[in-house]
Amino acid sequence: MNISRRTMLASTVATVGTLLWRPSRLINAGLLSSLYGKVGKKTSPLTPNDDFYITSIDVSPTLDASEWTLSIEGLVERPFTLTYDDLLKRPHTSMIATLECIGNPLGGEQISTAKWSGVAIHQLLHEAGVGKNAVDLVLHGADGYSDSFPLSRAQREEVLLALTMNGVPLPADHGFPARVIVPGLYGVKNVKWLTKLEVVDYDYRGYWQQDGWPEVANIKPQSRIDLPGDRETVTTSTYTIHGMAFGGEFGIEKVEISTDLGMTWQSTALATPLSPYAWRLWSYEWQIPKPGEHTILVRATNGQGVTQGKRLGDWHAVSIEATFS
Ligand SMILES: Nc1nc2c(c(=O)[nH]1)N[C@H]1C(S)=C(S)[C@@H](COP(=O)(O)O)O[C@H]1N2
Ligand SMILES: [Mo]
Repeated sequence: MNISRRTMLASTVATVGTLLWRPSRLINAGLLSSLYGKVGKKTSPLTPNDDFYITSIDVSPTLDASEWTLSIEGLVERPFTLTYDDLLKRPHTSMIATLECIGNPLGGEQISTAKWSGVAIHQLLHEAGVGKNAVDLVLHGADGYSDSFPLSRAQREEVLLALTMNGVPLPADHGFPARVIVPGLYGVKNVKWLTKLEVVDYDYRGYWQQDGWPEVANIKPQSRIDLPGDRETVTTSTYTIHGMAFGGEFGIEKVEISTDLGMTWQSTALATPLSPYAWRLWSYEWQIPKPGEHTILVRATNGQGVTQGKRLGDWHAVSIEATFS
């Protein structure tokens, strides 16, 4: 590498550093403090309910299970209504799945994983008898929120009307008494405090789509560095980097890190995910070449071979100061 290239790289490091430390895609100021100079912490494979992220348009409604009902209506031959007891008596299935907010910033915390159990939605649709011209299944929440996904998606085996989360009834903030869990689609489609499942013959616009968010909410491959935390000091010349990657229904096939701003990438060691719909933890034994400041980037590739991003700014970055001698 000649002198001019070195100088250029040095100024790139400075500029990129500034940009990366001031993420531009933040949705509120509270997130800034959580990403800037974040303290490192390993992701646990399952998120305890108390630590699970919450995104709601309003305060959580408190619903009384003994009065609550869920109706299946719209373009169906046999509309019906279920009570909480009816749902408890039905066969249940369970599944571990990661939920992520569509507005989760790079390296953000609006992503968590739980074991969900409840009733398969395709069974309810089968009993109701879906009409020929059905397009979307619309999910209505008691807080006035609604969203939809294509009926073909709703008929997939894994789409769940969840009643429990990590073995206990859904906490109020997470949708008690019942919510939808649809692996592979962003959290926005996983409607909480369900009151009505409605089959319609048109492309329904949900709460956030009316506000400009995309109608299709398929999860894109993404990844996060958990350890070291941003701006941490590392005092040893070897260091195990830890992180998380998520690829929705396609899973994660590869996670790579770069310590030279994306010129070269190294494959990390991948842990076995808890389910095909859960995030994947990874680690990397880093030999730090010299003391001083270093930036680590991470990128993930999903099971379909789609790699996250093309340039700086598409990848979560963490900068550290290495002080060993
Ligand atoms: N009824 C209702 N369902 C909802 C929402 C809401 O505000 N109301 N928010 C959605 C969004 S944007 C996300 S990311 C997930 C978050 O689920 P959680 O709060 O259990 O993490 O719920 C979705 N379901
Ligand atoms: Mo969200």
